[in-house]
Amino acid sequence: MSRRDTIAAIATAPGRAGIGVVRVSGPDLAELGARIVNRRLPPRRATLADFLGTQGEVIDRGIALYYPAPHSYTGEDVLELQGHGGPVVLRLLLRRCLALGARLAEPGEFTRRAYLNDKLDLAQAESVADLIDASTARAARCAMRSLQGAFSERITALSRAVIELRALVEATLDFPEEDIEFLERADAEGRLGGVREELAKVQQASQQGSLLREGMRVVLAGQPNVGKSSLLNRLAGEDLAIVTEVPGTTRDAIRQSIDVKGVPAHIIDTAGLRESSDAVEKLGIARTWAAIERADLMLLVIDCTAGETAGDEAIVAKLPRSLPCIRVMNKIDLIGRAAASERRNGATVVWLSAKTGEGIELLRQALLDAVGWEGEGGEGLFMARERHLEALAAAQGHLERATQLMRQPELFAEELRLAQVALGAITGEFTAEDLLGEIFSRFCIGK
Ligand SMILES: Nc1nc2c(ncn2[C@@H]2O[C@H](COP(=O)(O)OP(=O)(O)OP(=O)(O)O)[C@@H](O)[C@H]2O)c(=O)[nH]1
Ligand SMILES: [Mg+2]
Repeated sequence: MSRRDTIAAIATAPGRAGIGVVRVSGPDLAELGARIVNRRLPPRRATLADFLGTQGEVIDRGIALYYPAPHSYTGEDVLELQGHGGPVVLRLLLRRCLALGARLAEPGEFTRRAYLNDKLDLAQAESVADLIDASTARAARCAMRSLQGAFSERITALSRAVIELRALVEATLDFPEEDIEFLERADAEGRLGGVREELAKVQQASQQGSLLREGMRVVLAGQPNVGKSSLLNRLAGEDLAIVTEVPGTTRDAIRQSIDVKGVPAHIIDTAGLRESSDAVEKLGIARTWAAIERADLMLLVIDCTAGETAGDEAIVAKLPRSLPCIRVMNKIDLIGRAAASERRNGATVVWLSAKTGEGIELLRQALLDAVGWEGEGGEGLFMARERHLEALAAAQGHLERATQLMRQPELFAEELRLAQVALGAITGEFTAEDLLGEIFSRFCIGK
């Protein structure tokens, strides 16, 4: 491992808080620490000390923690200075570290070093960011499991099974006359089937988990005055959007992230869709269509006292074909109908009242069903990223081809090798430098 330079950053969120932490990592911090607190710091022991500036002035009084390598987050020497959580104090402290030879850390650089020093594999490193970004308790639990290595373990076990199979096949390559028979005897086909089955399970758990990570983008659309904003407020449990009896109330798209039984949903309330001559409303309507383009799911809200009209049909006709759409028949309180969720011509229709809240639970369930959420307690899921899903799909593709190439051991072995490479990319066994840059650049500074 090459010797790296020393990096420093404010590790706590900007703003005022009870405490704030400046974190430093590098090859040799005993000296740097001693300069700041004017004494040698004992390893891993909280030490109350004055933090001194360049002229010996006291910047702050706080706790210094020194973690000598390799027993630290990054695997290098790490120094944590816990001071008062004021932006000015922390910046002075950071500047002092820079003056002593550290440079400002890039986003995710501490975790990147942890990865490079084998403290974490790549999937674990990514879950650090996912844990910080988690928007529901379930998402956080899921990220934590990945951080503890649950996802990596499953991937590594799969990879190991592929390697064993590969070794088996490659052993036969030197004896072409006997190879096929040999593989048959060793039940290569059965083993491969087992690996594919396990991979399919991991894929399923990852696809579900990626929903926890990304959340679903849901757009509320429909004609003016049908109750879209009322529905947003009801789902969010607070008065976010203005509701009036005047058609055309909402003009700008209003966004809110909510928690649907543990799955994050990013809801967008939009301007009602109609022909309008009002310049502002027209712009709002254009935004509605733009939001629809990017959505995973649309709720077409309909006023059930009027029923589905030609205007609704016109909206549906303009929707992208692939966009799942739930019809929400709103205002059932006005017609005295009971809340219900039903299937009509392959589409889900939910009868509810945004005003009374009746039927909202049915809508929540319909949202989850529409994005394929299987519930399952969410505990066995992996909070996979797009790149993990792609790698899993690539591995599955290679294993499938391998199945067809059973009688050509060389090609068979090659497909197994490619499957192994795809799996290895998840944990970072085979990973290009630019991918690392891309992954860690999305972290916050100080992590
Ligand atoms: N009785 C009853 N009234 C409702 C219900 N939902 C909404 N309303 C009323 O319908 C009117 C329009 O509601 P909004 O939520 O502003 O409708 P919108 O679809 O956002 O309207 P625009 O923003 O103008 O497109 C308001 O007077 C609401 O109080 C409901 O479930 N029952
Ligand atoms: Mg509205």
